[in-house]
Amino acid sequence: MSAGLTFEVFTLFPAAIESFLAGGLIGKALTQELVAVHCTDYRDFTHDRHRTVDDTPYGGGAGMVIKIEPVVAALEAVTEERGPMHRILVTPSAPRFDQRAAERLAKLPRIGLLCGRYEGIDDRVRESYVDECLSIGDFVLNGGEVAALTIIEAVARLREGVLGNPDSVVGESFTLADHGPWLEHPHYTRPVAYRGHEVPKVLMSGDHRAIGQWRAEEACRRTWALRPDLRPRQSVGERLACVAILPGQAQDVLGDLLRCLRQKTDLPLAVICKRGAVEGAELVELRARDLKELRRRVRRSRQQAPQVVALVDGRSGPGCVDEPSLLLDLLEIRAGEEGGRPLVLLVSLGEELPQGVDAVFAPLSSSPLQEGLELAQSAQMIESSQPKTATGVATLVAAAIRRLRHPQSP
Ligand code: 6GU
Repeated sequence: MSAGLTFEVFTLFPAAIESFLAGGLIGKALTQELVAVHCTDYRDFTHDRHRTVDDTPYGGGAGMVIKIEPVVAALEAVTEERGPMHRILVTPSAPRFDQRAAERLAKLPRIGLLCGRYEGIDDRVRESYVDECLSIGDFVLNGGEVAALTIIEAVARLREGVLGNPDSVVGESFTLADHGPWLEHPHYTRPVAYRGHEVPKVLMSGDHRAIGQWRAEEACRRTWALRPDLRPRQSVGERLACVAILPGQAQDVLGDLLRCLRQKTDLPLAVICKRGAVEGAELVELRARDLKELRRRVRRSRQQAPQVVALVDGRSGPGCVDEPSLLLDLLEIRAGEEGGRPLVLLVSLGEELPQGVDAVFAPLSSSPLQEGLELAQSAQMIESSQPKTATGVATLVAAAIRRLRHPQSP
């Protein structure tokens, strides 16, 4: 019986590949013939007494380059013997291999992985004999073998039957959910308390809805906190949704702020506000206690007005939204959905800068804490200056929106 997925690894160190793969679940999958891995040594395709695979680089410089002849001869011999394959050159000078790539490759029947050593393989191999190039990260290894093993393991475990429990793949870090890759929620097992370190209580509640909700929130919180680069960051489209988080008292200046914003941007503005009338704004009375409700209201108002500025009571009072990152996530517009992601502007700094805020604007009246500002600066804020007036805030907001819409312009 032929395996569902075959890797052909081209390397100077076949033993390193084979010995690693013999263990663990991949080893088991090899035995069960769910996956096959063949290794081919470039050296077997040399014709001189010393079995020479490398030579000095044209143009000079340090190091050696793997010659094109043994590489192409190996590729052709394997293709002849076992059939064509999707050819991948593993090299640090390439697009990054990630879970999305793993999912794509897991659909193929035969994958060739070409490993280099030394300074790499004669570039004519990349130019004319492979289908794509992949790197496993922004660092340099001595050769492509560890990278090839990384790719084999990440791809093979996605194939049916390779993992003992197929549910293990669901909900993992980087598995593509609706709106992108997320880090995984935390896991705990017995004992419930270890040297005073306790397991979150909700996990013992038996309330599966609450547990699911908690896990989703933790996954989202972690992603925002630890990997801001994974935040969905498609460019802000013409239909921009903009979320500003204002403290209760700042609502006094909303009217001014909106008037100024109208003069400075072409955004049709709608306002989602916890309470209180804001002159000149389309107002949605909102109790922010229920974030799902908030999301629905934002979505609905997005359909009516192309752009939405949601002004949400940020900090104080009942029903306040004290987790802007969560709020943002819950408001998240799915990747590809028209309009891009909402822009979160924090118009007041509390003691702590919330994750997931794109722009910070200091409060109009009270002065922000110094640490807050420092945080804002270190978190690649678009803006962290302290405008004194509504016009000042509006100018900053308008500039931030412009920059997000046209990231290329200065
Ligand atoms: Cl694919 N090869 C080597 N030699 N170094 C790397 C790599 C590959 N990916 C990251 N570093």
